[in-house]
Amino acid sequence: MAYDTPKVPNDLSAFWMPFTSNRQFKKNPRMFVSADGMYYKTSEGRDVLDGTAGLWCCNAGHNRPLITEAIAKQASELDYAPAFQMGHPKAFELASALRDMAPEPFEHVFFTNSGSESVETALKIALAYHRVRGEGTRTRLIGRERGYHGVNFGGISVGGIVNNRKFFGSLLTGVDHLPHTHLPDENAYTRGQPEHGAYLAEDLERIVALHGGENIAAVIVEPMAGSTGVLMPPKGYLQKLREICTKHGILLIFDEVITGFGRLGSSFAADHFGVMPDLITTAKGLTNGVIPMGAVLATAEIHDAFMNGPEEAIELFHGYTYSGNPIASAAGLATLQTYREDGLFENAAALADYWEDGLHSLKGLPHVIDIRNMGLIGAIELSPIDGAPTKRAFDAFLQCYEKGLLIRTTGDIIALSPPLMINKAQIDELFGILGGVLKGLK
Ligand code: PXG
Ligand code: PLP
Repeated sequence: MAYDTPKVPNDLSAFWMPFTSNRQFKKNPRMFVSADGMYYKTSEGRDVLDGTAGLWCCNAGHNRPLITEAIAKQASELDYAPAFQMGHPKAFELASALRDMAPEPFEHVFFTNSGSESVETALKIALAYHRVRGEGTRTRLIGRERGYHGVNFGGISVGGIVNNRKFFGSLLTGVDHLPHTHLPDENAYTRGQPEHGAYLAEDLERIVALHGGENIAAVIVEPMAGSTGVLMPPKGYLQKLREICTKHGILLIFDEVITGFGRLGSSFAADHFGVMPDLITTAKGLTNGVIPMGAVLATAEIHDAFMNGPEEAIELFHGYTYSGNPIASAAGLATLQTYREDGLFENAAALADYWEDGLHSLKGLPHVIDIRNMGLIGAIELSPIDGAPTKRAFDAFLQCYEKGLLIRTTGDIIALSPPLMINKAQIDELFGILGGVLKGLK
């Protein structure tokens, strides 16, 4: 039976919304009903400039014809195929396309359905890799304070955002954390990578000395920490982490769920920083956020370690019902084609300086205590209201929304990450609205 979905539902109670103040939202809901290019449209018919690419995922902008047409065509051709012991052409095509755009050592792709699942998959591959090579003592996992690696148990265990962990019991055992890299006293208002803090990577030597390097499987970090409020890696920091991992036989995992697919102006942060991890987790921009999909990129060395034993044996006991789903694969292929044809990573790189200047022009406005940026990412840190942390930034979010701009806040930090199709006029519009709101912020 066909029916029209009402533009504004009249009952909001059933949907328990994720990472949302449900009661506050349902009193005064904010609804998007359509989107095109750089703009959303609200249920009241207002245009809202997308300053966040959805949730860091719509890197190509909205309603892109190649992607929407590919999805429709695939749905009518092959809607679903079993993911285990069966294949369909588009998943193989997408894996090859990802291999071709990834840095050289990454030759194999394991499909998931989200960033959280990519993280679980990468952690499990790292543990199993050591075990199949006879180094089964390597069971410990090292994350970082303030790290975000999704919301599943492995991810919150290695993650370092307190509220995402503290309600959920004892989590994975055998996990330790590096210190975060936020040094506001030394690095405030840095453009790009900060000067100070490479030494923080040396804390890994302390962790190795404590646990024994031969007991550590992997270190996982975001090359640029997004969700915690945009923390840049200090100059030399990632290189040092890589060095220490290599020295002790520890795998290095870059969680590129946000930094992948052009956000920094390169395909991946690994290219941007010139540091190669052993595994890369991705999601979000892989399908432009249109259909859920994630992928873990693995080097030949890691993949090949599993390809021993009898040929009829399953090499890795892991996978999802929707790994490499046909419609998601079609969306992924069309997304990569859109990035290529529209030169979107190049646009992000070309506009990075203009973006940086616009962002840093907000220095000096009330309550602003730090501004940082890289590629098409920006963050503005506000001083919290005494006794009401997060309120000031959330007020800015609500006011921006009323004035036609979508921003994202975490704590008292405003994070910006527009679609990579943005132009100079839209950058001006974005900082114009945001600057106006900040000027009047209580
Ligand atoms: N790793 C990283 C580095 C992420 O940023 C995930 C894993 C989890 O992905 P999924 O697809 O399971 O959500 C993420 C997701 C924000 C925000 O506002 C960030 C994320 C998700 C939602 C909001 O900063 N990052
Ligand atoms: N729970 C049950 C009972 C299942 O049968 C399955 C998959 O078959 C799952 C969870 C996992 O679902 P997915 O493969 O979509 O992650």
